[in-house]
Amino acid sequence: MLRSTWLAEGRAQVPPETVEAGMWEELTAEATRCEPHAVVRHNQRPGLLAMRDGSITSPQRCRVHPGGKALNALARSKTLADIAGEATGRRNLTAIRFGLKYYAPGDYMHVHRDDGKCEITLSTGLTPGLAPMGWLPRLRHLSTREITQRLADTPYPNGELFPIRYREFTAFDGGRIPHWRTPLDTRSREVLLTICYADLTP
Ligand SMILES: O=C(O)CCC(=O)C(=O)O
Ligand SMILES: [Fe+2]
Repeated sequence: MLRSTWLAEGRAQVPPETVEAGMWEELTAEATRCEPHAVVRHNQRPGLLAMRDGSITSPQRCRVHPGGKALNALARSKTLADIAGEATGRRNLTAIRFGLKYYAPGDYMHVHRDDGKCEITLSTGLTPGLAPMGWLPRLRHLSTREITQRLADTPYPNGELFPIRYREFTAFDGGRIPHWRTPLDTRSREVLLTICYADLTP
């Protein structure tokens, strides 16, 4: 099931029982403790920039923190890596990038692609009010060059939406499918947790 929706749609829902209730509590408490130490990420360079790692970066504003013990334990857990492996059909996935993103009202993220090594990206809300993310799943197989040319002038393209759920991971092909977040229009801050897995086997 995970595998077929991954192939067909470029995303998959991680079964909610994969992460225990106690872990969500720990992650939420950790996110609150880390928040005062989060750093502002405000890239204002306009347009799309194709990076050496295969990612496409673009303007965004939020605050970020790499997390602590709980997030590290989760990112290294075999259960989550196995699910990522089942969806992608790769056996040995390693979490190469993970962290917390704090979105305040007005924070945003223009269309981009994650690190090219990322086989799969997992995202969840640690707060219940995250708006859906925009994406263009039909552009999954275009090259970096084609994407930068096509989307250079559209920070928020006319695409589709998919939910980032509260305390439930959604897996998506963030290294290939262009995605974005329009400016947060709630009054409260929201917290996102994201983990990217790469296949580092020879
Ligand atoms: O804000 C989100 O929902 C996803 C974050 C994201 O795409 C990223 O950090 O690369
Ligand atoms: Fe992303």
